[in-house]
Amino acid sequence: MSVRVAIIGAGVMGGDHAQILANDVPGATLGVICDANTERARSIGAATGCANITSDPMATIARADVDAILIASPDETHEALTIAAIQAGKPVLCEKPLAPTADACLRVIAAEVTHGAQLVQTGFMRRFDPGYAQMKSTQDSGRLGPALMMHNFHRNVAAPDWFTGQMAISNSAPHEFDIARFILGAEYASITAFQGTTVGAGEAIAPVVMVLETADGQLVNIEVNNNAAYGYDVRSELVGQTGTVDLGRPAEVTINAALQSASAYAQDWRPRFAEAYRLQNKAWIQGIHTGRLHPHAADAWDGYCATVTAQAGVSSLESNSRVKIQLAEMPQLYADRHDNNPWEGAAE
Ligand code: ISE
Repeated sequence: MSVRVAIIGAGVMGGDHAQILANDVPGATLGVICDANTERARSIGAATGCANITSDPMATIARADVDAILIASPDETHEALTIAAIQAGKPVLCEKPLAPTADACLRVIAAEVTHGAQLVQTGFMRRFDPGYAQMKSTQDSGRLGPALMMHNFHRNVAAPDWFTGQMAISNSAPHEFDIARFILGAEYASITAFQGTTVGAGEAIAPVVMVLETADGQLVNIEVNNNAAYGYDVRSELVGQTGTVDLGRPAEVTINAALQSASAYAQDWRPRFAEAYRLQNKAWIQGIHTGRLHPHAADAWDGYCATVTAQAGVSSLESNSRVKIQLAEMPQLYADRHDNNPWEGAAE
């Protein structure tokens, strides 16, 4: 039986998710595309063979011919739509962030706890990137000894002129907050954020650097440069007591010509993480078929942790001080999945 998915939000990410679901995910059917802009939804529908186009998200969630909801609408709509899907008993894949504030994430969690079973996956696709997955398995193998540090770089070509240093922390860095926490298997204790005063090539915002400490005493540093100009570039190195592991670049070629050796950078995150999105969406559908979230998937609790970290990071930047990261008590619903090392033994 195929899972009939409705996509809410037909922007850039909704369009990519529609292509993936229509072409690359066995066991799923793209049933409905919903967007306030029906023209935009219709053009994605035409490209993916989906004829049901609507602009009413709540009616979409309630439809009897829809089994699962993929939310790719603006961030501030995530909370209400995710809660509506939970109340309808339908699995949700919600693009990051789960919600823009920690309190809003906790309301989503409260709805899931009331429902009594996990329905929510948060779209932290990097967990499915083959490079990061290998970093994780190398770390888990014990080959590098206990992890000491993780260095991270996140560079975009150019940020829109409304982007701010705060957004580098709340919009870009949550990917690093989540993946470092996932790979280290540790919770954060504090964050300190700095912003340079020399602006990048786009002249919009200066780079931001964050240093996080985990409860186990590890250090995680993150550079976010949203105006790096040369390409979309994500780098990471995990440092253990007896070795390190570097995130490689995805499969690519090097062209040697005219006395030069060159390889290309992606323009943005979508080509760089295309495989991660594909594997994430497959895992989501697989989880619906098996009745359990995929072991690698970020759940609502992980979405909450990333938002708490982002909020603390923004407050560190604003107060020019180190800010403690404090999580609410984890509801029992999530405890099993988080205590039992959920990624162990997981299929790729
Ligand atoms: C954007 O919102 C994303 O989610 C991308 O994955 C990230 O690379 C970019 O920096 C963010 O602004």
